[in-house]
Amino acid sequence: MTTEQTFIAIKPDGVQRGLIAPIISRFENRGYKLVAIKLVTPGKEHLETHYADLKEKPFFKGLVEYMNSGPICAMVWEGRDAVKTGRTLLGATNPLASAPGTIRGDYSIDVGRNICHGSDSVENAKKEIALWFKDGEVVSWKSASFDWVY
Ligand code: RTP
Repeated sequence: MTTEQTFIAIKPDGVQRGLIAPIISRFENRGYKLVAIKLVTPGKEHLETHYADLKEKPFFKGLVEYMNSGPICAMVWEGRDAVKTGRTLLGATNPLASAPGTIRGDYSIDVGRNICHGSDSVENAKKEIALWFKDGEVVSWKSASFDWVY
């Protein structure tokens, strides 16, 4: 288990439904540290790059349209095992398979409106953070609570 950074995005449906604060709370309450956050409408090309590995999937066009339908809250969270545990906090991709207590399991029903995104590996987290954030937008800071969380 290592200290990692992961890219977490609240998708347009999560922003429109007023779920930014509850989602941030889940990561803060668990003990993770927010090191970058912004509200963005990055455009179709950027979203196609983000989901490039899914470009052959039948749902790709609809996915990009959905992600392009409103502002996205882009964040970077830091802490021990942040990538894997971040995915656990989000729940399964299909909300119907997500356990209650996870973000998707508590707030969503449809796979095409599943509220949030989280990096699926440390390598992809690095790529996604570099795609969504410019140099200087990810802040290095010491959280006093870390002495109590760890
Ligand atoms: P994400 O990248 O958004 O965190 O999702 P994921 O890794 O859990 O799942 P992935 O397979 O990468 O799919 C990306 C997003 O595509 C949408 N999707 N729609 N209609 C469908 O069958 C379908 N399957 C996936 C979801 O919004 C999913 O999060």
